[in-house]
Amino acid sequence: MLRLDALRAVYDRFADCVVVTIMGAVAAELQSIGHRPNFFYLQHAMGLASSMGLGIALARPDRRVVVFDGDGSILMNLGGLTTLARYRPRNLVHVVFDNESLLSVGGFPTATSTGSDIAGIAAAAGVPRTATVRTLDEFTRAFDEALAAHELTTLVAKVEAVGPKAFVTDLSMLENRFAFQRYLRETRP
Ligand SMILES: Cc1ncc(C[n+]2csc(CCOP(=O)(O)OP(=O)(O)O)c2C)c(N)n1
Repeated sequence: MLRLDALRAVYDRFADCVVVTIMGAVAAELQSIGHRPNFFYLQHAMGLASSMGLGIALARPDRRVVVFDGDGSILMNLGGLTTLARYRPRNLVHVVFDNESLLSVGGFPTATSTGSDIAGIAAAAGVPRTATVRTLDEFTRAFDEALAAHELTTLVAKVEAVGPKAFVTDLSMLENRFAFQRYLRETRP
C-alpha cells in the first residue's frame, strides 16, 4: 500500500475533522492532495504529533481529531502512547503509517523493520482499540470504523517506503501555525 493512496482514499472524511501530521513526507503528500485550514503539519518536533493531537482532542471534545504519525516518530515518543491511553479521548484516531523507515531523512530502517509491533505496543500501553492493516481496502474500512467507534484508536498502516520527490511545500510553517490556531478559535462552540 502507498501512503499517498491511503490518504487519497479517506481524504473526503477530513472535512469534519481536525488533522495533525508529522513533518516531512506525509505532510507533503497530504498537501499535494489539498491543504485545508483544519490541517496542521507539526514541523521539527519529531514524535509529538500524537501528543499535540491528544491536547486538541481533550480541549475540543466536539471535534474528531485524526493524527497521521510515522513509525520512526512514534518510536521516539513511546511514553506518549501511555499518556494517550491514560486520557483515552474518544474523539482521537491515531494513524501510524509504518514504512519501517526514517524515510524523510534518507530511509534508515527503524525497529519495526526488525519486528517491533507498534499496534502491540499501543495495546499494551492501554489504547483500547488497535489494529494493523496492510491493504488499501483494509485501511479504508479500519479508518472508517475508527471514526465511527467513538473510542481511542491506534491504527497502524503498513505502507511502502515511498514518498514524494520533494518535501518542501509553499505553505510556510508560521502561516500554517497562525491559520490553524485561528481556525480552532473561530470554530469553538
Ligand atoms: C528530535 C528530532 N530528531 C530527528 C529529526 C529529523 N527527522 C525529521 S523527519 C525524520 C524521520 C521521520 O520518520 P518517520 O516518522 O518514520 O516518518 P517518515 O519520514 O518515514 O514518513 C527525522 C529523523 C527531527 N526532526 N527531530
